[in-house]
Amino acid sequence: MKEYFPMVQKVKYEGKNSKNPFAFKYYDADRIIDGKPMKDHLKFAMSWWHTLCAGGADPFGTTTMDRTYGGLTDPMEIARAKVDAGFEFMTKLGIEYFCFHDADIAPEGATFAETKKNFWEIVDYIETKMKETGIKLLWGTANCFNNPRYMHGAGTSCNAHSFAYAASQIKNAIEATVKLGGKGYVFWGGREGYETLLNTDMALELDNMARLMHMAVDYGRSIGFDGDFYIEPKPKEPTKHQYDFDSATVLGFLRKYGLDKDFKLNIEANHATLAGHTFEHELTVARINGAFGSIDANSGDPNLGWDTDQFPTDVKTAALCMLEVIRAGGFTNGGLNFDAKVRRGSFTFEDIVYAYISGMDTFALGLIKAYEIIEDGRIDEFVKQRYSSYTKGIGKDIVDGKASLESLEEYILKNDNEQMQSGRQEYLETILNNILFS
Ligand code: XUL
Ligand code: CO
Repeated sequence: MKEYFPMVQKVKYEGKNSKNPFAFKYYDADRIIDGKPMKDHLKFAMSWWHTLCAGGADPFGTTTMDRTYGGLTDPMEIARAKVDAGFEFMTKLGIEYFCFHDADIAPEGATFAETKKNFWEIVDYIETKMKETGIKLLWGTANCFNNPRYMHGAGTSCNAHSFAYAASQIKNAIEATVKLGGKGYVFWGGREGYETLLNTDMALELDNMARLMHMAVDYGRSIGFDGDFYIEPKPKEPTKHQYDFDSATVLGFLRKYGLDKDFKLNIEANHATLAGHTFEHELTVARINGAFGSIDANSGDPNLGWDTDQFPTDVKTAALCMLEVIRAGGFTNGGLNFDAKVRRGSFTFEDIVYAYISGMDTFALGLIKAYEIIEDGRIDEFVKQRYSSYTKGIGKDIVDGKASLESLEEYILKNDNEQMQSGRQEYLETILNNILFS
């Protein structure tokens, strides 16, 4: 079989002193941390689209990366070559999961029937590769944003035909997810938003989006999908006002439409940044609402306001993210999908290998540091102490539901002697740095 990544065989853990660019410095897949191997804490997944399809095009220039897999021209041959390359890559890197959009894995045909035929042929081929390698599907999704028919949205389109087309794609993508044993199905609202209220019926659009999601849940459950549906919040890009702005907005939507039992959140790092939040903020909002599901790991650029989908290299962010994952009880159906792409100038296949090694090492170190933060205990203890006034006296009455405005006024009249404590932010930041850099 043709080798697409001949520059590397099995990428192994060699420890932090290794200078081998094709070795992990921190990711030691089988190392047990808190009773579980690192690979099960992290559940790394490869994104089909960025890894096997994206060619580095941007608004100012065409592709820089050859993704013809040795000069192939027939789209179905390219699709099969992508499967071979993808499974070779995941096997060599030790990545146990992948994620896909329908449009990533097979070419669109002249009719929907032809598209469907192409899709199922490649799904079957992927299934044989999964059986051969033991690699699993993390989640599937449908690309309902690229084709011009989705210019006004898919579930939120003003055009019922577009809605119906999206529903047909989603039906097949859910079926494929079930067939391939995926435990997640993602809705990222690519064009589910609007540009101007002058032409938009927001109420109908949101009701329709919920209708589409209910159809997906009903159909998925009817064919045996027992995993999680996810919404992946994102505030802007491509539309100016995305309906799934951030975790809090999405939770409101899910609850309004009675979808909160079936849906969780797939939190993407740079989507959080674009919403004006930190990654860990979005994860915390999901966790405390019982909606933490999965993660799209990447990073943005502090100087740019768009979705750069860079590989994550910031250990501090990774540590704070993994701290939230641990607090949420770890991944169940979800995992850590690298929704990240190499830069336009990093156009060789070798660059993809470096990028994943870097991202995986960043999160492995993040996981190690998250446990060090927990074991060190000073930060958790500080937070516990900070709220200790709610564990006794009037504070306990408040959390026990025994207080009222009258009883609290009565208390204040007798105890008008408040004593405030410092939040000690700088002290805590020093502890964090101390742990991260020791
Ligand atoms: C877009 C994005 C998507 C979703 C899946 O910003 O993150 O790739 O993850 O549709
Ligand atoms: Co994403």
